[in-house]
Amino acid sequence: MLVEDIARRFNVPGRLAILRPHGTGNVNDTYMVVFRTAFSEQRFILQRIRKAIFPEPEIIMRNMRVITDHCHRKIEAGADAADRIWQLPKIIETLEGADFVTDASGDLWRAITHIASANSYEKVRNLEHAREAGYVLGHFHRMISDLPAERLAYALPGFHVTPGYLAKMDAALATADGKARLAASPEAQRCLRFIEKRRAFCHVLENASMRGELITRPIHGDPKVGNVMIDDDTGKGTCIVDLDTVQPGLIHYDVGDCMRSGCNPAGEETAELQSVVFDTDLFAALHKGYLAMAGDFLTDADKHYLFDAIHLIPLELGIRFFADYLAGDVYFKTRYPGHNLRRALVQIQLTESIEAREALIRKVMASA
Ligand code: GN1
Ligand code: MG
Repeated sequence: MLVEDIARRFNVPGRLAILRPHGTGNVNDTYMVVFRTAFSEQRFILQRIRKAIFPEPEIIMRNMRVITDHCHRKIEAGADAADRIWQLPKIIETLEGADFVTDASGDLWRAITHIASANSYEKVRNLEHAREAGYVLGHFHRMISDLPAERLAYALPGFHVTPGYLAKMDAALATADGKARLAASPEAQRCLRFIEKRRAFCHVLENASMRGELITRPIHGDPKVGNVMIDDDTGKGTCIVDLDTVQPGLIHYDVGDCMRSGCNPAGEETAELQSVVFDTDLFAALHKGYLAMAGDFLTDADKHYLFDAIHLIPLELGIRFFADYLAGDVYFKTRYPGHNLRRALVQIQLTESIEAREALIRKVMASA
């Protein structure tokens, strides 16, 4: 089925005028679509969810329905008292009233509203941007803090369970192709040595969760700075997008992910490894923004594990990219050979920078 034909299955007035690839997702395919009538137009986002990544893509849409209905109610209820107009994309139904279309290959397609007059940026631009990224994530956590985790199903089993990614890396290393890729690259060997030294640390959050110190709650799953929409006019955050990974988890995964992306001004796609640092000024701004919204529902144990989360999530993403490199780039989309290895090296450099700044990061957290 042509993408255009899929776009026409959704309940949007007018005729299809424009359909073009949109954004920089590493996993799904995203298109911007414009439908026009004689007097107006409607823009929306069309996305293909890859069955290769999400074993049961329907679960994503059930979760998305639960989360968006819940948040839209909250946003409406708090609108008069809010310091800005908060938004969240809404599911656009098909002409038959369903939440998605399934194509012949089993991939799922969904349409969501476009958040207009706002943009997202892959790299953090300044202190205000970092603060807003934290504020938007905190607001999202606040909105979903009273939603029972049982209302959401696991769309991606094992997502952010770091020891599981170590197991994937080990499995890739046990194959002939994985061994050959490792042997061929000194950089890959350096990656592996770095990860090996931190193998025990990879269990820190899962152990705390198993001991009952950390609670499983609804989380976003992918709150990188590139998923935070910033109002073109005011520079304030308006919403968080990309709700595919919303499911039960530890909020630490989210905080760590927001920090690893929002405090690295070089961005995760940079080719200049030496420019990758965890900037503690950006961190202070992001942390402040997050706590302004989320501070009052974090427990002492939550706070106790925040540094570990900031340290772990970039390492975990490094392991994920590295394991995918060894496995032959089957998960993350790549644009050139060695792309996933390059991405892994960036996250490893970032992890090293966090380790070097541990005392300073802890000091900022203690004084907040
Ligand atoms: C993937 O596709 P995208 O860019 O939204 C990945 C995230 C990673 C991110 C790194 C489902 O997100 O976990 O943090 O790449 N999403 C999934 O850029 O694996
Ligand atoms: Mg995503």
